[in-house]
Amino acid sequence: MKKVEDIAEKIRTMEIRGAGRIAKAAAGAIRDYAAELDVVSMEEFDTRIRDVSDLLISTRPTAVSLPNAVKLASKYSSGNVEEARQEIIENANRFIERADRALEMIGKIGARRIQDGDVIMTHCNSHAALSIITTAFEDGKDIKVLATESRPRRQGLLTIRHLNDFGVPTSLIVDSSVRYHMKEVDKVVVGADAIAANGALVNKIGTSQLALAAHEARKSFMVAAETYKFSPSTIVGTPIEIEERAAEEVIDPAVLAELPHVQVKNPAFDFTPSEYIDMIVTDVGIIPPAMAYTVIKEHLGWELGDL
Ligand code: RUB
Repeated sequence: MKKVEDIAEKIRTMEIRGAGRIAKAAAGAIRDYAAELDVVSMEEFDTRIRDVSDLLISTRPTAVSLPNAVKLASKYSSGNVEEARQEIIENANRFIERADRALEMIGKIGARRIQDGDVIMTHCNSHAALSIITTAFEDGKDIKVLATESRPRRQGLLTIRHLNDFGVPTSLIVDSSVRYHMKEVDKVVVGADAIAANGALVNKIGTSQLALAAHEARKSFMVAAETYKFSPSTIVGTPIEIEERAAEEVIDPAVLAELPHVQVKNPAFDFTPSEYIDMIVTDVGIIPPAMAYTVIKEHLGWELGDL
């Protein structure tokens, strides 16, 4: 249990972050827990796996990759402890391999839509979006990137480091300058924490203002999203919760304490409506947002949404 609690804490404190990484870490945690679980009765096995699944799912509310990964990894049909344990180990490994392959496929497919000379704007730190950008660069395309800082956690610094390591010419920009810079941009490429059944995107706060500015300037807005980032729960009516994070990410608590009439609002994600999205690059191909329901039905199964 200690190892799972450590992973849960790392996800909660964002030492492990980004929807894809969170999903893989959770699947790996369930696998390792099941592998070492020392119980004799099936009832106890069921309870312990359910408790651990609930613990992991509770760590961050928005990235749907987390409950999807946990539910796919922790599935078993056998009524025998040893067989059920083996099923979980295999399901978790399959999920992790699927996630790695998906990143590679998204890179290959998305890179075909990047042209020589393109200037690409990206937001936050998305491994799926970066897979497209670095694949296009490695294919020999002459591209430049504008990467937002992504306040308050400044995940943009991870992005510029990653791009720098590949040698991609990159400019760091502040979040409030996205509309100012949009005239230089050819394409916006961002990742996803969740995609709803209606094709709306949930991603790092500020994503919707990139989409709005791109729409106004008639620039293409691409989302890079593995199929496991689509949300089955939205089909059965559950809204995607936007995580509200602590005030101290934005302001020194000592300063805030001196301001009794001030509160901080710090939502970590926002919604981008489907009409601002030109395409979603997934591991099973490029789709329009209107096809989100089909992806959920064919690649996840909407029963994952817990009626
Ligand atoms: C990260 C974020 C990323 C998506 C996609 O938010 O919004 O754009 O998770 O990332 P946080 P990836 O830092 O709060 O987790 O493509 O790597 O899954």
